[in-house]
Amino acid sequence: MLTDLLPNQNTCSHSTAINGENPISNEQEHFHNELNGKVNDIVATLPKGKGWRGPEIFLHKGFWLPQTAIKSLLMIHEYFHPKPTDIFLAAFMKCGTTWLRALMFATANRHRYKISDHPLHHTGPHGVFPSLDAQIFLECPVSKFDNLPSPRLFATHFAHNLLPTSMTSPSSTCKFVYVCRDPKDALISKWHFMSKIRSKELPPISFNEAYELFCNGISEYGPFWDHVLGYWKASQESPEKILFLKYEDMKREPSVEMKKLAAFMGMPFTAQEEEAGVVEEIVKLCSFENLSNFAVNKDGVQKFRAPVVVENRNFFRKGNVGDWENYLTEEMRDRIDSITETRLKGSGLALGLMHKA
Ligand code: PAP
Repeated sequence: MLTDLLPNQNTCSHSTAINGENPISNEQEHFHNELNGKVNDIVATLPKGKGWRGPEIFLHKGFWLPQTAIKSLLMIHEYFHPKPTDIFLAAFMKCGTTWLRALMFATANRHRYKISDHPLHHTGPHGVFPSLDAQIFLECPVSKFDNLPSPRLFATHFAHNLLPTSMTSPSSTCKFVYVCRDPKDALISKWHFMSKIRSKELPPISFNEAYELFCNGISEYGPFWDHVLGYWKASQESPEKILFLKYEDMKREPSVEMKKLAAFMGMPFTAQEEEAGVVEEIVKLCSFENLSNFAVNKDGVQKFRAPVVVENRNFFRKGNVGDWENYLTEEMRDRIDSITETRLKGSGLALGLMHKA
């Protein structure tokens, strides 16, 4: 097994001064001081909103971001060099990144690893598939991610129009897989997740408050609808560059969506593979029930931008479609659905309006 190629082993999991575990070098200190100065200057000019994890988020070029995410974005713009074969997994928070990470990694590496002894068992979806937003920040000064196997796979929560054109321009050959979800389920999932990782120094955010903030678009990486529309429009303009998936379709027909995904990634399943049940094997390996029971996903942690350390178990809650029914009144549901309908009108995209069918 080529574990030497896994991100955890080469670029992505060592401790750094950022997370407070290693002494910081002068070079690193200088690098971060300079960047922090730039970020402070940017943030000083931006409108502020209430953060779900930390105290504040800032409206930067139309999207609400914590200060540390603005720093990551700056680093991506200045230091990240996409390769033509890179594939990015993009999503608003809590729309299915963990699941897609596992599916995409297992698909891309299906000739390398046996299902019975797969790196996902030991390393988990986050260990095998780095978050560009977090890793660019953790690697000091900045990793070139040169040791990652091709195609390099990176996840991002940043909106399409915030990313550098070297990644998003239709003339660049790197690809995006975007996964979206009924905003009502994204809201419920995000409120649970953010409540768990919310700074203990801050009072909790009640569900009603989170609901109001979400409807008003004030939510890390959001507004939700602008995030989705940015990738949707880009996928309509360049379908060969952006594959637009829905969590609900993945749940309903995982094998159908998987075949689309593999073909888009340039690694279609062969007739022999389909006959041998490879698609179903990957779907099973990456199922909620399977992944959430791996020890690494029960006991492991992810280090994001300091001071954020997230227990892997928090990436697995219920994994269902329609859990919003347990939280939203009819009135609340109708308000979100009506925002969705209004915002997506004329785009050709429909999301989360199933109860009206
Ligand atoms: P992130 O934004 O922090 O990366 P992300 O993985 O996108 O989170 O979303 C988490 C949601 O996906 C959770 O949904 P829930 O709160 O409604 O339950 C999580 O349970 C769900 N999830 C994680 N893994 C899987 C999987 N293998 N299959 C289906 N859903 C999954």
